[in-house]
Amino acid sequence: MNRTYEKHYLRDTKTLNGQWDIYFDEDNHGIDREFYKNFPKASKAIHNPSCWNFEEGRYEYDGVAWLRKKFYYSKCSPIYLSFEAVSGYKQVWVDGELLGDHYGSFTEFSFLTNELATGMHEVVVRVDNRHDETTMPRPFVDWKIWGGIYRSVQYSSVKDVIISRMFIDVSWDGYEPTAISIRVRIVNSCKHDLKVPCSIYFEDNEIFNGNVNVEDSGGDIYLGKFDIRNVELWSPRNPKLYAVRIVCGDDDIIDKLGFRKVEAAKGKILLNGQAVKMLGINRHHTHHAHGFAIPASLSKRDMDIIQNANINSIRGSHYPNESFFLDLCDQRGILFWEEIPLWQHQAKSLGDPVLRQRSLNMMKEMIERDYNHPSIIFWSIQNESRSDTPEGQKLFGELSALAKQLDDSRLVTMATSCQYKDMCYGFVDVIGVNCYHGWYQGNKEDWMGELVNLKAHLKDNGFDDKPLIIAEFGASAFLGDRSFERQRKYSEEFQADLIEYIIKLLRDDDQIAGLYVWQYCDIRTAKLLERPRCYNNKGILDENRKPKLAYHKVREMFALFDEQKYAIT
Ligand code: ADA
Repeated sequence: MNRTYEKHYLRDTKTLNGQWDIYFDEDNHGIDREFYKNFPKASKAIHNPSCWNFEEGRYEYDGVAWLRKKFYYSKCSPIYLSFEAVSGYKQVWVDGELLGDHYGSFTEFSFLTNELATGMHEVVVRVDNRHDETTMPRPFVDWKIWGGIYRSVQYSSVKDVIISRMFIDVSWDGYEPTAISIRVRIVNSCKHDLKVPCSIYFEDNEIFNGNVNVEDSGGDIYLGKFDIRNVELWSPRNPKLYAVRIVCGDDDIIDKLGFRKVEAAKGKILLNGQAVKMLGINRHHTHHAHGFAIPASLSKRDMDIIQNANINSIRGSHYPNESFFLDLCDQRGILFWEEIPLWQHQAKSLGDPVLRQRSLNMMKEMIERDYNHPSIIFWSIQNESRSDTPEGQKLFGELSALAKQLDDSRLVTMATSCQYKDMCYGFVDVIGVNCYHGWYQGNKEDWMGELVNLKAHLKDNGFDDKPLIIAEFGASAFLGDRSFERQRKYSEEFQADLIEYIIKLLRDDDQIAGLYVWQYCDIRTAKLLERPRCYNNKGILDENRKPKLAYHKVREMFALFDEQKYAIT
């Protein structure tokens, strides 16, 4: 996997990145014709990780495709095959045997095979990237839905067990960490119960050594609670990380941990007991020439550009980001908002059992994958879906309960656009509102009235103790379109003026816990929306990461934030 640090010292892993074969199954007859056994001869080469939309003539292809890679296995054992992210609904075969399936485009999935002999093998993946109102995302969204195997694929040889996850919980005495409790998820390749030696290292010091009993079906094992003293707290100013390494049998796994406590109180967000204001940006993890397959160097560059603008928080709109980017957030002290792609889903689909199950699974996969990232402080349950309907209320209640049940150390939030009719404020710890006065409707001056009304509405309904965040605001501009007529939409001046006005208002308002500019850079979007250039042009940089006037304005405005004044009262 693509990470900022080595995830395993012992695991014997090879990537399956590189050249694959691809066949676009426009008539969807591959299952009937058993493509998983007889891969079509008319296939073409593709270099993964990548998005197939960049193949000649496939820019708008949202259908079924088959992908294959042959590989030589030099050992003789089962393998653990992992895909970091593949679009839509996938089925996976090795040597013609179905291993299983997975739904969801942004989280990792893995399979354990039977014993593979030394020699050539082939993995075949059927990717179904069709969308309807029960998929996440739905077909009509404001970003380009790319298709393909766009994050890393790898396999590891398995002797007995694989540690697929570790979950670390911190115990606190006030704001002092006192202990860590560790749970691991084990995949057992033997068909019987096992006793395996296990050790745990905290920053290279062994803190546990013993045997653990693993059931034939594997599963979660609680390893114990271990005292931790005199550690530094993680924060944007001091993003101190500690390595935890677990060895079980022949396998090991490493995670980087940061000690920090996140709370919501008196309308503010507290980090280690101090009120912190989110000076944020919305960022899509996408690039006009790479789709979702963003090279690591570009993610790192984005992070440099973001931090240079005095931004302390990123909203990963609107889907789980890749682990590498989250590692960067951990290292750099960026506070991250992570969410599942429930984007403008309507009441009927929110009430649909298929969408319900998909969203619950995705929430679970996102939380379990990212459990130990200190940078993540919010789990978001939705964006601009119908949270003003009974269907929305039921599903968002369930999603929030699931998030809290899986992880009670973070805050649950959402971004609503029906702020005066929303029926879900009771489920979230932090209220996020998207609002576009001055762009889609009215003038920038309307923001003042909006804030008064919003606060009054929350107070009247008993939610004024919850932190309020403006999760989106912004305007479009074309890079290079400079103008003396500052009021002309799409000019750089118009965008910069609007953003400056709104930031000033929100930045200096103590009752606003955070603000997220929409958005980091221009992104390609769905043709259905008929936006100019087929891009969402509200980036404060263009798609090539060239700054518009608004970028410099954000940098200047955020630099003037007075942290001292923003204390809890
Ligand atoms: C919405 C949505 C964003 C984007 C934005 C816009 O609020 O959440 O994804 O589409 O509007 O640019 O209009």
